[in-house]
Amino acid sequence: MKVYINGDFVEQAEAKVSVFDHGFLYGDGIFEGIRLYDGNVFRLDEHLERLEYSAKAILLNMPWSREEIAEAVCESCRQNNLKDGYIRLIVTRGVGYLGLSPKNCTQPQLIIIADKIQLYPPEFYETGLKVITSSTRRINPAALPPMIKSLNYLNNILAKVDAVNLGFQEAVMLNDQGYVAEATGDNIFILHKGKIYTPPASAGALVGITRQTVFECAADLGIELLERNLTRYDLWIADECFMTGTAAEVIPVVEIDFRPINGGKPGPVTAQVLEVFRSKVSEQGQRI
Ligand code: PXG
Repeated sequence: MKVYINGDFVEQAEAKVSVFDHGFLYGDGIFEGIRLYDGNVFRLDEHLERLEYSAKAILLNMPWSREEIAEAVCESCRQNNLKDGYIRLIVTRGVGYLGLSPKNCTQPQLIIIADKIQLYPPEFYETGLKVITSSTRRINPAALPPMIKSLNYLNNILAKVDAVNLGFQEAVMLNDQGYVAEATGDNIFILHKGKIYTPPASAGALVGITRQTVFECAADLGIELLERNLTRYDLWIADECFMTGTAAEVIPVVEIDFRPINGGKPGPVTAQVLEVFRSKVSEQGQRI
């Protein structure tokens, strides 16, 4: 596999960054996870826009244009003969000195890994996920806005570890007010009395590209979709629940905190959303 590092394609074994890169030292950087479906990069422009917003929010001046990054993404897929896969785009603050201040980091690093990904085994798309609310709260937006897709994922990792150690596949994270924010690497939706609900970004949810696509899927299906603060109770009594993310796509949730959802089976509306989502990913995207 060839990895893109600052304009060069290097073999995986040679794909290295300095230990003085502040991305490594402090998690000072941002990333995107993008999907390639049948030779088409899904929602590339939206991903690159979010990357630009993340960069702006952390005062990281990216010296590359959106077109240059888009071309590097496509070339990464071509170099690796990839038709379906996952593209991990990382921008670090770059090499500096010890010490938090990024002022000595003059050269941000752009790294692109184009590879395969499987977040959940295929059977979970048939049987659904069992999830639990984590005691680890989602980071307060006043501390670090969760809209920034930063290299600081420890908050989410701690929640994921809690869930996995307890024998669950995924954790639901609440914000510090006790409202549902999102899962550790996915957004969350519920169906209640024929309407779909998802937490707003202000509740601590990343503005997921898949989440945005699900808004379109719901509109196509004629189902009302509302952004609303949700409590654990709202999840427990939901008619259906599903999670969304670039890697997970749309995945049903069949149990939350030991309460079965839809009798412990993936729901029909979730299946419809997934079907429309799959038609969108196969019809849309930028040819590499
Ligand atoms: N919330 C969080 C905290 C995420 O990290 C999402 C929601 C869903 O957003 P998208 O734009 O993907 O619909 C994410 C996405 C990885 C990886 O490399 C991480 C994500 C997606 C794909 C791969 O670990 N996070």
